Amino acid sequence: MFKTVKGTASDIKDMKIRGAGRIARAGASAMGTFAGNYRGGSLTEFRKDIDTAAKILLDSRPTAVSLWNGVRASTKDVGSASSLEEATESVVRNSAVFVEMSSSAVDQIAKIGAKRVQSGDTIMTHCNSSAAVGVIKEAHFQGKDIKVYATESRPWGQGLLTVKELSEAGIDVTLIIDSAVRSVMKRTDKVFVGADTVTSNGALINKIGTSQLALAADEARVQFNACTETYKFSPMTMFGDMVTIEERGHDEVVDPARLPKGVKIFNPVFDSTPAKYIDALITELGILSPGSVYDVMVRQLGEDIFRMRDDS
Ligand code: RI2
Repeated sequence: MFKTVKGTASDIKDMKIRGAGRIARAGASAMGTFAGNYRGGSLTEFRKDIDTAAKILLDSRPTAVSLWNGVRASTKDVGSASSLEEATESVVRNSAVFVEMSSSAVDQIAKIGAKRVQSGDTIMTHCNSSAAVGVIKEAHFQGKDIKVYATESRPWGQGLLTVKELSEAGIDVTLIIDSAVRSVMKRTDKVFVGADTVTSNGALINKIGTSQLALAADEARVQFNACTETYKFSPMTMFGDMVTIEERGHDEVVDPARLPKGVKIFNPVFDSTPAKYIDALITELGILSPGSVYDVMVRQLGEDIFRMRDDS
């Protein structure tokens, strides 16, 4: 029964499926497939089984709230369903709606963000964010003359995906190592990065090293933009929950056999950038200040959000 869900969770954990938006869409799709294929007995059994499926997916990567929001959006009507058929159909429908909304949000961010790019700009980006890369590609497609510095983004090296995508689009892109960020920032006009999670006080949780780009941008008076769909805003952080910073395998950093016995490895793969270092959140709703995250979440989730406070 949980084969598809476990397969998707494994692909997300192993980063075969990666990127906060993609893992959210994969999670929602897996929930829709689970419900569409459900041949269980009763509504009560389905509610228990769909919760099990959700937990399997949510345990795969703890930091990106997008996965939690994608799974939650898919199952939001199960509790109020009055029959098994109504419950399963609601998951199939809601997961498809989330996937469509999430994909169109990336396109909307590209259109809005590209307006903040001027011809002649030199841009820096970090990791491989479909939202940030979308802004850069849209600016290029609009005929703006831009150059891009993409960081390698160790240890996983997502920057290699970014330079491949941008060069294939015909964009002038240069790969730099992560420790070159502050030096190269001197010749940079704007930074565009993605987001895994945005907390209720406007902090950006993104690939490790993002906060260093923000610090260097602040020092160099370079505009720092986070490109993020609003379903990456985290309601749980409103009520004090901390975002879990995922730590991944030591062998992603270096072959442990190359290290003297007793040397430890610490591999956190996300970091937090305080709101004060962020000039703009580029979202599908428009250009937001980090200070507006709370209001956007309350407006989007309504009274539901305060039920989360009572559940958390
Ligand atoms: P999009 C990625 O994490 C990066 O941190 C990236 O900035 C973020 O997800 C958002 O990506 P990982 O999956 O949703 O590479 O913009 O660990 O594609």
